[in-house]
Amino acid sequence: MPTTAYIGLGSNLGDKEANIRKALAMLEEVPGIQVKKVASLYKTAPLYVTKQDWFLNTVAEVETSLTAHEFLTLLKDTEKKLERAPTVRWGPRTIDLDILLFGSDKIESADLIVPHPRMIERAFVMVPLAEIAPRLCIPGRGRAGELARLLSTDQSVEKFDSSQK
Ligand code: PH2
Ligand code: MG
Ligand code: MG
Repeated sequence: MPTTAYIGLGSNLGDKEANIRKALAMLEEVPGIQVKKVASLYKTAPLYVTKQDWFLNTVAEVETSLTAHEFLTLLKDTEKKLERAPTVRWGPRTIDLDILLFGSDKIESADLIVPHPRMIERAFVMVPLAEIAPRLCIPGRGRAGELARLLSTDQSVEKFDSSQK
C-alpha cells in the first residue's frame, strides 16, 4: 500500500523558484513516487537565523511506495544533486527538502523524526500545508487549517507572484 507523505520545500540561494521546480520535477521522475498536490509558492521571512535572504517555500503531497528511510535518502540525494552545500544550521541553502508527515507513522530515529518536530510552529510550513490539506490532522495537535490560522499573523508569509520577480 502506498503512503501519503507531505514534504516541505524551501530555497533562499540562487534561483529560488527554479530550485524548487527542479526538485519537484526530479521527484516526479522517481519510480515509486507520485507528486499529487503542490501548494502555491510563498515568499517567507527567514526564521531562526533572521539575517539571511528571504525564502521561497511550498509543501507537496506525494504518494510513495518507499519506506520512510528510503524516502529520506532520496530527498538527501536530490538536495545534493541540486548542489546544496553544507551550511550552518538554519542558514542559507539552494534547496531544503524535509519530510513533514509520512502517513500516520511516528518515527524517532537518529536521522529522522516524523512528524517534523517544528512544523507546527512554522507558518512557512503550515500555511502552504493548509492550502492543500486544510483538514489534515497533525497527530495530537489539530487540523492543519486551524494551526495555520493561529500562526500566520505574526510570521511574514505571502503568496509569491513569479511574474513580478
Ligand atoms: N528553513 C530553515 C530555517 N529558516 N525560514 C524560512 N522562512 N523558510 C525556511 O524554509 C527556513 C527558514 C531551516 O531549514
Ligand atoms: Mg528545514
Ligand atoms: Mg532539512
